[in-house]
Amino acid sequence: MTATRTSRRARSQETIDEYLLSEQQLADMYYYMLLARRLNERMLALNRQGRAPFVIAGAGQEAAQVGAAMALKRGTDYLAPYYRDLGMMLVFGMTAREAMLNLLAKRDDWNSYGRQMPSHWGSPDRKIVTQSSVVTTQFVHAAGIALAAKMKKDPIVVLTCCGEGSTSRGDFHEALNWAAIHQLPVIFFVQNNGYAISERNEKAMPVKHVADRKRAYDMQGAVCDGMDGIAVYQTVRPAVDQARNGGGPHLIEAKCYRLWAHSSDDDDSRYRPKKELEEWAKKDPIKLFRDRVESDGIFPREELDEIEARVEEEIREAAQWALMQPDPAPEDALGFVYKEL
Ligand SMILES: Cc1ncc(C[n+]2csc(CCOP(=O)(O)OP(=O)(O)O)c2C)c(N)n1
Ligand SMILES: [Mg+2]
Repeated sequence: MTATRTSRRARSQETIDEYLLSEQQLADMYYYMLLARRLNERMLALNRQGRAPFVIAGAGQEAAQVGAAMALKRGTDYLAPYYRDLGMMLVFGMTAREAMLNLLAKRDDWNSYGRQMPSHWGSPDRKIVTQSSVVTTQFVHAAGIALAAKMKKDPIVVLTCCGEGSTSRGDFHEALNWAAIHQLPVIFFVQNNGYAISERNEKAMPVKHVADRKRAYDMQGAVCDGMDGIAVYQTVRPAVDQARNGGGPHLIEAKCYRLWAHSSDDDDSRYRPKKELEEWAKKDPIKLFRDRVESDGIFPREELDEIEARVEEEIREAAQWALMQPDPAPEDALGFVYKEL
């Protein structure tokens, strides 16, 4: 896929072909991917300093997450993400400060006000569905929201995510089955990062691609290069448009790679060949994106450098600020757990 240059005058306008990204959208894509990566780096540093309990990062999956989230209508469509989806959360409006509040379980973290582990996202205001630690439950919730939307003739789309390992759970199959029977406006977006903790996906699936599982449900689907944000956007966006217009659900698999260990508690050197990691690191989605837009002449180098400087400053400020924010008060322990009557 090629990125396409639009004139500076047309920057804020939609491109003529709706699936080509404007210069502004490309700049946004780079900003969100880089913000996600640098935030995860700072979070891991805070964890190693003993200031943050747990980090589960999306390094290597930023292109998949940002490309897919940008295909949705923010403020209208629903997102039912999984724990690695920091990139999606940023596209849906979470700031660097707010991401740090979540990491540090601070009083004002709107994801759970410090009740959940970090990276268990959720915000009714932003149409982000609260997730469970039990993997793939969000697929069933997504199908339910899409069913309600269809019954109410509400033209929204729900995008839900999980990893490839999670597609072997019953919830995945129940959700796809139900969505296909009722032709629901839902995109099942699977980020295949090669591993489920230490388990390679060949040991978990009889089929080569997660997207092959669409056949059992007579569903539309595709495999895309999850290291290429533009390719992801150009795969997900038409599916979103079709789903919105009554075209039914889609199963989309983004082939990416988990560049870091499963979490801050995992030692991946015990099961991952170093050579494999080195090969995939050459395809780092952020580096690939920068090389490509630079060589296509879409942005002058200084503009990319400006985005990088902005991201660095935002994260430095956000971490400093969040560390000084109040923790939840002990007497509020049961708040936000039960509905207030
Ligand atoms: C039902 C259930 N079983 C096991 C776990 C523990 N667990 C958390 S993440 C994970 C791996 C999931 O792998 P994958 O779906 O490929 O996502 P990834 O972490 O690779 O992004 C497991 C087994 C869980 N949370 N829920
Ligand atoms: Mg995985």
